[in-house]
Amino acid sequence: MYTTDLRTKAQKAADAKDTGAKDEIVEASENEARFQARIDDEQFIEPKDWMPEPYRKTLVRQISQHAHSEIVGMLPEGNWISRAPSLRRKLILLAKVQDEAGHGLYLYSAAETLGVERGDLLEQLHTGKAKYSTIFNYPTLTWADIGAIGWLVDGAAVTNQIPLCRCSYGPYARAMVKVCKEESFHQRQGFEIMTVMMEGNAEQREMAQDAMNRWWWPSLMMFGPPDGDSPNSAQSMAWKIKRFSNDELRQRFIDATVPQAEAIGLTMPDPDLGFNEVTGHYEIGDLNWDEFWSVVKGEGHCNRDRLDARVEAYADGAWVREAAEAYAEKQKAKHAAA
Ligand code: BYC
Repeated sequence: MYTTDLRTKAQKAADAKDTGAKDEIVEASENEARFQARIDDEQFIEPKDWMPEPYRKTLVRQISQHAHSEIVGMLPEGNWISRAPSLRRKLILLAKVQDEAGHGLYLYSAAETLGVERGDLLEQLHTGKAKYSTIFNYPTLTWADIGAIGWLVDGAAVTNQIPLCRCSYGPYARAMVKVCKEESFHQRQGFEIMTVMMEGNAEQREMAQDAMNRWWWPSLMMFGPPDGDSPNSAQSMAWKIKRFSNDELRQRFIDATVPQAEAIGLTMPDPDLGFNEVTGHYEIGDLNWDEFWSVVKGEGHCNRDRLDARVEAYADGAWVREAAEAYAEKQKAKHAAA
């Protein structure tokens, strides 16, 4: 056969490989451009859609941390179920803690749509590799803490999570709709506990104020580090996983909560707090970010206890997982036989 191509066989193979690699790069950048265009157009990204690997990893990181926070978050309140001051309070608290378990389950399911195994995520939690919200490493010392958690912690959570209902990843956004409805109910029940305590005797008012003093600052830290120290925010906002920055959401929470505290007679535990007439926002004193990072690192009051409790609960639940697997196998065999 006549040819003008004078390259050797090896050269031809190397050139073809080169062209193949270039084609792959072009295809990846086209995929990426199409993906970003869909995000910019406010479309949801669904599990089977093409997505860049860093987007998938960011979602697995955030959704799994969120799931861990929900189930670790059951512990400080669960501690008070048997000590709630009345049957009505016990029922409400029991239902609230069960809601948090449900949130954890939706979130682990949402993470699994990204191709990770729930068992692996739990392993990361149990071995201390995974993060969960710093707030749950503080102790619940009195019944008023249950009011403060509902009002402040669930209040901060719902402020952060309402924009997540519009997050670009469909399964996470849809899970957040139900979670937010329940969290806003939790916030109101917490505020009602605080209101009742502030209408009580001097000792009850003191307990409520003490809980406010201890939970206010850690609740503000739930929103994450200041924008300048938040390495993930810029990219997460470009992907519309986050819609607002950490500081924007923190400010929104402060502006909503200070008037609520004042309405029931609580004193804000911040001598530098003031209302800026020009901006229309409250300004607060300095947050202790050293404390925040030390709790993130596992050095908070309750980090060790929380992890031990989760590991123990997981081990205690082994028989339930085994029974569920045995049942699933039986069902599979039954269907195969049919
Ligand atoms: N605690 O770049 P940044 C609930 C980490 S539970 C620990 O700003 P990002 C409830 C952060 O992970 C609701 N770590 O990160 C349950 C990152 O480290 P890595 C919990 C924190 O992701 C029971 C590093 O600091 N809510 O409602 O852009 C009872 C730098 O931060 C924290 C959620 O999980 C923290 N507070 O923004 C009652 C909401 N803050 O991962 C109530 C979903 C930051 O790079 N999550 N870090 O190693 C989010 O919205 C975002 O992940 C955050 C942080 C705003 C929290």
